[in-house]
Amino acid sequence: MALLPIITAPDKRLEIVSTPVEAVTDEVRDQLDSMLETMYAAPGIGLAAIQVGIPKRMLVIDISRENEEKQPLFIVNPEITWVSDEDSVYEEGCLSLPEQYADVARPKEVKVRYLDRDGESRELHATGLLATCLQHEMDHLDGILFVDHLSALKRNMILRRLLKQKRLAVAG
Ligand code: K1U
Ligand code: ZN
Repeated sequence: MALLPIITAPDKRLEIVSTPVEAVTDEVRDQLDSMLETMYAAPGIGLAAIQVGIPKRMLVIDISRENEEKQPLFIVNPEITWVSDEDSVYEEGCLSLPEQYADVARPKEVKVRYLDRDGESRELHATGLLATCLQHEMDHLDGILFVDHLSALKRNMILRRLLKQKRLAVAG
């Protein structure tokens, strides 16, 4: 397993629509394990494959707290099968948009069908932070960032800050 560099915005790779995983092979399991390790090290509560440059429809999540037992989820080829009518608002962050946060409204509950780390089909009814995080990570699979849910004014303000951060980092 290896720690993988996380791509930060602005970067065209974050706009890629990822392709389905054909089979959950040992190579895919290795990639998922490295993604989980990278997510824990960041630290974060979710990570989509494209954030580490792998354009495949897979993601990892663990919303357990520091003092709790780890509860990693390995999610391959997820499909939303149901969303609640009610929305909830959460102040989201993103490892690809460092130090940027904004309120995003999304369906409060979702049901998602996916393949697990063994390639078995599963369905999950997610509520609360898990529902928010799942939708945020699934957006990454379609090249969508949380700022794409904001007004153009707020989105451009955040993207300008990120561009400035990158320019300063390059300048040293
Ligand atoms: O980059 C990502 O997609 C991961 C992102 C997930 C997320 C956070 C909040 C709402 C929706 C989705 C993060 O993990 S940002 C970091 C973060 O939230 C966190 C970090 C340490 C402890 C607790 C949370
Ligand atoms: Zn993100």
